[in-house]
Amino acid sequence: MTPSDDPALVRVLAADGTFAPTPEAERFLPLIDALTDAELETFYRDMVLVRAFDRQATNLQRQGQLALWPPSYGQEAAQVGSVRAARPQDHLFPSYREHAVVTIRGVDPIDIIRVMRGLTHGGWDPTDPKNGNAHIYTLVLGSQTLHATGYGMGLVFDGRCGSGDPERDAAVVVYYGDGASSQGDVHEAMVFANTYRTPQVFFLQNNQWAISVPVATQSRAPLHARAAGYGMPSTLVDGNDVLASYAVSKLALDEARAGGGPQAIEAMTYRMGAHTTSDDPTKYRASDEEESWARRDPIARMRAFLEGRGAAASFFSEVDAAAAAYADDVRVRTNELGGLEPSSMFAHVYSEPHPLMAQQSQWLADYEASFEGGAA
Ligand SMILES: Cc1ncc(C[n+]2csc(CCOP(=O)(O)OP(=O)(O)O)c2C)c(N)n1
Ligand SMILES: [Mg+2]
Repeated sequence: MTPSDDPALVRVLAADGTFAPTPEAERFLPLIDALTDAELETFYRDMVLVRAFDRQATNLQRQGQLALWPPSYGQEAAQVGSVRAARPQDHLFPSYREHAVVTIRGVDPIDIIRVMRGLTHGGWDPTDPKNGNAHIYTLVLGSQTLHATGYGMGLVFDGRCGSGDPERDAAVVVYYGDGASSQGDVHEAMVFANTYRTPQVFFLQNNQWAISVPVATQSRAPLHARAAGYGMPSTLVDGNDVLASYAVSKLALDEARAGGGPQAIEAMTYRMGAHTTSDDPTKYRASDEEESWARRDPIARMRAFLEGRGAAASFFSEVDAAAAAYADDVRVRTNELGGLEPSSMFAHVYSEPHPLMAQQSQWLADYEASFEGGAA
């Protein structure tokens, strides 16, 4: 069975942008009917902007400005729909390619660039209000699911869910991948989340690949089916349909905030780019697979939907211009970033002074001094 013929699938927009809800989507339609034209246009704009940023960052890596870049190309709808469903007081725990998620919450894209340039081990301060409770990127697969569950347990202990106050009750969303779903941390996080009934959404972006390992190798069963074993409901959604992603996330988050406990969402999507700029996907996947997913492009789908509703051509050209300006601004600011003093590499290895670090730091200083005044 392919994702598109699974009867459990929630999808609202067909790949050509026509409004064609699946039977499982019916119960979500009131949430979609409630969206204004401005909100629908915002979803589209969000996706176009993050794609422009992502392409710019990929190019910057190729130009030697970044050490690495993990592209979000193709996963825009899954990310935009879910993050637009969150309320300001919710907390979001990304993995490492959730560029739409964190920037929509307010993180400056240059702060992601700084991580991938090797200038910082953190990137941004999740407690700074301007970052919208977007937590930092986590490259250790699955560890963020434990962080999120821990945060969710804190919300339970503090009475910050199920109190009936919609402004105070909060939820957490954690993003992870199909490969990470095999990591022990994810299972521990799900056990604790269900035991403590954390207000939490486990948002799995199944982009079909874990570097070169296809999802079929990760699991004999559909990944969303695992949720039942922990005692939580789950929803399978077309992750290339921003409306469906929004609606399933909104309902799950509203229920979690209201005290309904954790839920799982599996968003079927596709990593249209490389795993990272260190990867060459032509070595392990076929071009016909890539082409079949290109026909389900999330941005083209939403554009066709908006055009069908009569959106003006000027709207699309304005969004394109805004995206180009957004990406240009990132490029200009990246080129101004500079680097780090090499000696700073010793500063954050241990919290206390350490004799080995002192010795290595001295070695580097002596080595650099040996070039001063001309080589012997
Ligand atoms: C604990 C751990 N094991 C292995 C790795 C190496 N690694 C980095 S990304 C990756 C694949 C992740 O695939 P998936 O969870 O599907 O996320 P995607 O990259 O597809 O978004 C692996 C194995 C790691 N970063 N952390
Ligand atoms: Mg994956």
